[in-house]
Amino acid sequence: MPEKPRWIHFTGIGDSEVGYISVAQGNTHVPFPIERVYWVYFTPDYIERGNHAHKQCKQILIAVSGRVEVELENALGETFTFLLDTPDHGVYIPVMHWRKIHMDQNAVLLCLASEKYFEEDYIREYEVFKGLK
Ligand code: T46
Repeated sequence: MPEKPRWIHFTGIGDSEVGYISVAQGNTHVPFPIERVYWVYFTPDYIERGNHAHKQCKQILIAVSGRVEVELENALGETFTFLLDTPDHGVYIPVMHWRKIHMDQNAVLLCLASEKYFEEDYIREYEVFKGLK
């Protein structure tokens, strides 16, 4: 059975008087060593991002600001939807999950990745992804 995507809760240290800090340490709060961090922002509402899967790269996506919808499909055709709208939660995406991402224009999506950027790790054609099951 493929590993399932799941919520990751990041404890908010602090309180409403002073604000909060959340921490993502590789192999502790996150189930892999963090090799790369990137963030996505100023994405118009009508744009659909993603539309690919990764062969080796695992990721955690966190909406540090705003609202992001993440739709996932695994090789068995099972689908999962996560609405990211709070900075103390992220979604863990195992390998081989096709993703579609819709962001509010003002949203900032922080991504923690298990691998360095490597274009050959991407499957960008849906028919190829479906054919690999
Ligand atoms: C993912 C979602 C959530 C780089 O050169 N280095 C990088 O580390 C990344 C992430 C991207 N790029 C280049 C590759 C493309 O020429 O930036 C361009 C846009 O990338 P892409 O079309 O893959 O963007 P998204 O938003 O569809 O996907 C990105 C990540 O690539 C992907 O791994 O899961 O964010």
